[in-house]
Amino acid sequence: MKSSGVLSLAALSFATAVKAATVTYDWTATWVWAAPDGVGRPVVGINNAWPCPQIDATVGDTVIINFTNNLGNQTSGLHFHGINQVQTPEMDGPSGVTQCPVPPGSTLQYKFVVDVGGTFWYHSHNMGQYPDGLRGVFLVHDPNDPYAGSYDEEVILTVSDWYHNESLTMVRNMLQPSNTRFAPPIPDGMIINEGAGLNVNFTKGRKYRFRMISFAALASAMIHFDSHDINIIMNDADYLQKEVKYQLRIATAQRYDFIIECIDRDNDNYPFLISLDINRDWTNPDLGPLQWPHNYTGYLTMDYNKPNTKKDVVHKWKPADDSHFKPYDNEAILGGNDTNYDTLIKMDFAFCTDANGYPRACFNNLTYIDQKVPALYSAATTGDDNSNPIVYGQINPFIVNYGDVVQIVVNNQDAATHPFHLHGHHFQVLDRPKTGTGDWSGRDTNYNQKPPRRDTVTVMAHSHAVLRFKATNPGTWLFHCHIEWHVEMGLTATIIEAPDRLRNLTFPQDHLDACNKMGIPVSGNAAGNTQDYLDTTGMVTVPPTIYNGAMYAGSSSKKRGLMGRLASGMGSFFF
Ligand SMILES: *[C@@H]1O[C@H](CO)[C@@H](O)[C@H](O)[C@H]1NC(C)=O
Ligand SMILES: *[C@@H]1O[C@H](CO)[C@@H](O)[C@H](O)[C@H]1NC(C)=O
Ligand SMILES: *[C@@H]1O[C@H](CO)[C@@H](O)[C@H](O)[C@H]1NC(C)=O
Ligand SMILES: *[C@@H]1O[C@H](CO)[C@@H](O)[C@H](O)[C@H]1NC(C)=O
Ligand SMILES: *[C@@H]1O[C@H](CO)[C@@H](O)[C@H](O)[C@H]1NC(C)=O
Ligand SMILES: *[C@@H]1O[C@H](CO)[C@@H](O)[C@H](O)[C@H]1NC(C)=O
Ligand SMILES: *[C@@H]1O[C@H](CO)[C@@H](O)[C@H](O)[C@H]1NC(C)=O
Ligand SMILES: *[C@@H]1O[C@H](CO)[C@@H](O)[C@H](O)[C@H]1NC(C)=O
Ligand SMILES: [Cu+2]
Repeated sequence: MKSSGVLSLAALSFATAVKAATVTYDWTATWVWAAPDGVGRPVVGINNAWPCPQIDATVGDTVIINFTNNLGNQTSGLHFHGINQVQTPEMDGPSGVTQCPVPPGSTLQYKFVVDVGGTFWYHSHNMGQYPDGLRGVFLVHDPNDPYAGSYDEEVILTVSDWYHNESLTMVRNMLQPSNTRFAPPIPDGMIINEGAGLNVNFTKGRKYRFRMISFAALASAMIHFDSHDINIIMNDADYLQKEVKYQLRIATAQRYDFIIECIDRDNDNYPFLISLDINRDWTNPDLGPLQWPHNYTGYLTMDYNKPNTKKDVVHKWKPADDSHFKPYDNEAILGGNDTNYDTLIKMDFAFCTDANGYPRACFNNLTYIDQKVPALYSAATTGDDNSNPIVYGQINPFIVNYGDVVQIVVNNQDAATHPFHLHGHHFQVLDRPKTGTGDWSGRDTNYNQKPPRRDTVTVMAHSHAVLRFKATNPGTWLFHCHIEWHVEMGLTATIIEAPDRLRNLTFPQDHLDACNKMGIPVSGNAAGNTQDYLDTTGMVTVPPTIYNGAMYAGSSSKKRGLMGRLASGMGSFFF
């Protein structure tokens, strides 16, 4: 619900010269019963409705979301995927990183400026909660859109895998020593536009800008349009030089904006096909037909008197290679050449087993473990020691200095593809070689000199990716696989960016109140030690064996207080 006291969006849309406005939303998270694929289940909605509402803003606007958690039995929070949060690192949203989980009955406000236009989304970044439904479309309209004259209408297309069980149950089943194959929950199906589907009213001579968003927890999706080219103009809210392609693969959390043109050839209704990609690696030539168990056919309907019966047939999925897309602005490789960068962060990803024999995912043999104090709160309160990774505990912290050109190398040592996402930046993709290439050689050669930028990149199986960004956005930014089940297995690292500029950061009172209500300390090192920041006593070094996800045990947890957290990790409470 948009408040009445602010400039309306209708007024904004033609006001390209008008100065920035404020758009305000008053949201309460509540449980809602929904059946997007015909099977009813409880989902996390907003203001007693699901699907969750769309955020609409214009470049330069301030977005305010008053967020109240009325779930009763779970904590919550919001993250705004792809928004860089320049100068507002405390508004990024991941629990245990830039804020505490918002307990039931609490309200906190998110307030930030949207500095670039494009297609974004928001979702809970709290303990595996977004696959239960707390996610939505976030559009930042751009008065200077270089493709403004190239389309007549906009079409929103969200795709997601879907589960009939609740996230908590599924993650509990996954995090068992018996799961020696590290198997994630497998989706029961796929939903398009949160169950509403998509049938486009297709009119001769008109051009349609699709804004395609993946809300998925695990599976990617393939898309192909019968008899129509896909004119790609943007990925992850970064403009591209137009690419004409026929198939796209959208990984978890990615976005593609593309134009489909209704040409004057006939008056047919054209099908398009979306296939859920639950394969470990779709480039494997041995995939049988059963590897595409969930398909959706939508229509570009030119004549409503004709039945929509045609099917779009795809014999082999061969999606466009997004690592070779060209950035619209032709921005050169950061550093100017292959070898010139300041900081190298190399992360070897493999599944691993913790001290108790539980399945985890590791970077450089270490799994991410929630600590007592959120990383940004530690960064703000540990003085000069905040540039020492020791103070943050086992959250895979990497310190980078202000202004550095940072090169991230991810070696994917697993036999599946994984989509990696960085908060706070859109990185350049210098290299993303094919499956089976193996680890990065250590030689900086043959990089793309005009690399595409995005915020989520698929890294191929037994292969690697080389990424760069410039560290001009002080904050504590997560780098993680966007498969939510892998986040819960610990496949996350934390970039501690420009710690010298975080030393005097302050937090809004409502954010601090959420921590206080949760019994979570807001200063000191990862263990909450405010005397000796380098004393690691009390830091969590083994993940809790009991997984409680976003579950909130209410007043009983308050009595247990710190003891509960010491034993089980932040945000997880014993009853
Ligand atoms: C959001 O919260 C702020 C601060 O409490 C308040 O001033 C404002 O009126 C609220 N907006 C809406 C739409 O509720
Ligand atoms: C969902 O729950 C049912 C019943 O407990 C179980 O059989 C099924 O395997 C679960 N599905 C997933 C994906 O965990
Ligand atoms: C489709 O578009 C045409 C032309 O704009 C319009 O006349 C018609 O009512 C629309 N049909 C639907 C179902 O929206
Ligand atoms: C889904 O579509 C793909 C690609 O056309 C096909 O190979 C697969 O058999 C289809 N799956 C089902 C269940 O029909
Ligand atoms: C890369 O750029 C740096 C800084 O401009 C320069 O010192 C270096 O020689 C260049 N290296 C190559 C291989 O061109
Ligand atoms: C991870 O552990 C394995 C086995 O203990 C060892 O061989 C490997 O060198 C370690 N890798 C790193 C990056 O520490
Ligand atoms: C932080 O505040 C202290 C005390 O006000 C001041 O001495 C210091 O220069 C500030 N540091 C930064 C990085 O702004
Ligand atoms: C919370 O309440 C919802 C709605 O009643 C229920 O479906 C869900 O299982 C509960 N979750 C937990 C963790 O207690
Ligand atoms: Cu993953």
